[in-house]
Amino acid sequence: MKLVFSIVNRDDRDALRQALMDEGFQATVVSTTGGFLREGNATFMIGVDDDKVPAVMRILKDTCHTRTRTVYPTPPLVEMAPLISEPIEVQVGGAVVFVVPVDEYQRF
Ligand code: 2BA
Repeated sequence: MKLVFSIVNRDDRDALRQALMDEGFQATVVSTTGGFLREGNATFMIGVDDDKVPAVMRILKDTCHTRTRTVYPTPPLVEMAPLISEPIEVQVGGAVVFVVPVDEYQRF
């Protein structure tokens, strides 16, 4: 068994939740915040048998979209502000995925 952690854009959260349910996958959804952009995102925890991991990956790829965000870098010191001239663009997502082995799964 594996636990698939997937961090997705909050705008894809409801569609992903529905797509997983439609194909019979259970998920726990946690509201999280990206460390870089400090914006809200959503983290899905999906427990699945090993042979179902590709199906989960396919749903993630089909449902979660890449977005471009413009970031205005904050200088570490106020006096450095004139040195920071241009905003930068970063690509976010579609999904950041970690697949973790599960030693044991019990439901009581
Ligand atoms: P954030 O940390 O808010 O990062 C948003 C996007 O900003 C990232 O998109 C990446 O393109 C960019 N970025 C992150 N750190 C950067 C840096 N030091 N310099 C320049 N650009 C940077 P994604 O890679 O698609 O990540 C989306 C979200 O997934 C992240 O939001 C974070 O919440 C999570 N994530 C990504 N990699 C992770 C990791 N190795 N461990 C834990 N969470 C991760």
